[in-house]
Parts: sequence; structure tokens; C-alpha cells
Amino acid sequence: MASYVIGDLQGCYEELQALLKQLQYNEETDFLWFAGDIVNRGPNSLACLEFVKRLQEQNKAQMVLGNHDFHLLAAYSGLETYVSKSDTLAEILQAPHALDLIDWLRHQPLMLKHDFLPIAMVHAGIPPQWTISEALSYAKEVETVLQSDSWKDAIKHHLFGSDAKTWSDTLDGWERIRYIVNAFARMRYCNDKGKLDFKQKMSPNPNEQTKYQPWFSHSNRKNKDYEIFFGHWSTLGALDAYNIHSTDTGCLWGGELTAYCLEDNTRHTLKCKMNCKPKKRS
Ligand SMILES: [Mn+2]
Repeated sequence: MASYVIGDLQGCYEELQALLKQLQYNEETDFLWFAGDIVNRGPNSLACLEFVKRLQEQNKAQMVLGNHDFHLLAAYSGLETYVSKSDTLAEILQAPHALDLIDWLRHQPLMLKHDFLPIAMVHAGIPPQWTISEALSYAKEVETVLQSDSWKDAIKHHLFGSDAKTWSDTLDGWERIRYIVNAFARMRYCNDKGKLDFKQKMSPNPNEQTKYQPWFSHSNRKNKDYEIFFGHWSTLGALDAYNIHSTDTGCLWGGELTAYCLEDNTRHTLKCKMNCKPKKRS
């Protein structure tokens, strides 16, 4: 029996199947954690989504929501300002069972905690000022919105925007929800109080000491007691330090798809076959 954390798929279904074969993955005994961004930009988003959904429904996998998964929910609810030319979501949106897929997706969490080990997973990161139990409760606030009957309205009018950059315990309303979404699904850099910087997307420059650092490298970080797995940051590459593990090794960009084995702490990778190289990074 083995458990693997799999990095951002973004529609790279062929690579996922090839990697699972390489791992000698056994669906009956092994468990998969998907770090989010299951869909978009790559060639086979529908196949990826259906695969993860089937396994999750059989209690053989879990996933967290990434910014591209949110993007799919937004596209479905008719938020056209977020639809871009590089999207590859049409096959899902036009599928006869689209509603079934979307309803399942919006019931997935933003954060997961291992049943008995000090291990957690999010798509992008956890701000330094949040403990693990605080982070779980904040994730729940957004999950409640997504699972409510008015989720489409929330996503169309309230969930997206880069205005909510600073956290405080008293932050309330939609600004609070937006900050939580931005932190879990989009963050790379922030300051030691959790103020988000969306401009930088590349890997950190060790010679440059600025107030915005990778979310995981702040010395005052309150969630260091858990090993945190995340995806999202493809330019960071494979990093195992600070008690964090990055898993997006840029399969979509001609890099590799990663599976990290929780039992023996080994990384397994598969080189991207498609070399899809979409134009825009997000
Ligand atoms: Mn992402």
C-alpha cells in the first residue's frame, strides 16, 4: 500500500496514466492525493476530471481546489471575464454530464489534513500567520460558500479579485472570503504578515532580500509543525525544505509530472510527452 501526492495535472491525462504505470499503481490498495489544478490549458481536462472524480467517489483519492479548478467553476457559472483563449475547458462545459462534474467539483475542499500524520495539502500555500487548525477553519468558510445554493452568484460577483491582499482576524464579508481563496489557490509570495504579492511568479532569487518572500520561508510561520504539500508554483521546481514539498514540476510546460510517495519520501517523475507549452502562465 502506498500514498502518492500528484502535482498539477492541468489536463495532462496521458502523462498521469504513464506515471501511474511507472509507479505500478494499484487502484485497490494505493491512495492518491491531487494537489489541484486538475483541469485547463492542457489537452485532456475532461479525462483528468473524470478520473479524479471516480477515484474520489470510491474513497481512493482526494483533491484540493486550485485556481484553474475555480476558473472552471467560474466559466460554468457564466463569468465570461475570466474565460481566456488559452482555456481548454470547452469539452467539460459542453459535456452532457457537465452539471454532474461541476456539482462534484464544487464540493471538493481547499485544504486537506492527513488522518493521523502531521501532513497537510493545499494548492498554493498557507499564510505564515495561520496555524493549521485556523487554516482548516478558514478553508471551511469558502467551502460552505461553494456548496451553498447561491454558489453561482458568489462566484460571479464576489469570489475573484486581487484586492484582498491583507489578512486580519477581523476581516469580514466577501473581502475575507476573497483573501482566503487567494491564499489557498493563488499565493506564491507574501510578507511576514501574510500580505500577498501577485506580481512575482518566478522562483525566488536567493541574492535578493525583499519583504515579500515565498510564503513558506518566513521565520515566524505558524504552520511549520505540519509537512505541507502544494502545487501551483511550476517555476519553483522540486523543493523539499522548510518542512514543505512542492509538487508542480511543470508537466504542462514541457517539464515533469511528479508523484511524491508519503511512505518512503521519494519523488517519482515522468517527463511530459506533449510539450503543450501554452502561452500564458497563471
Ligand atoms: Mn495553480
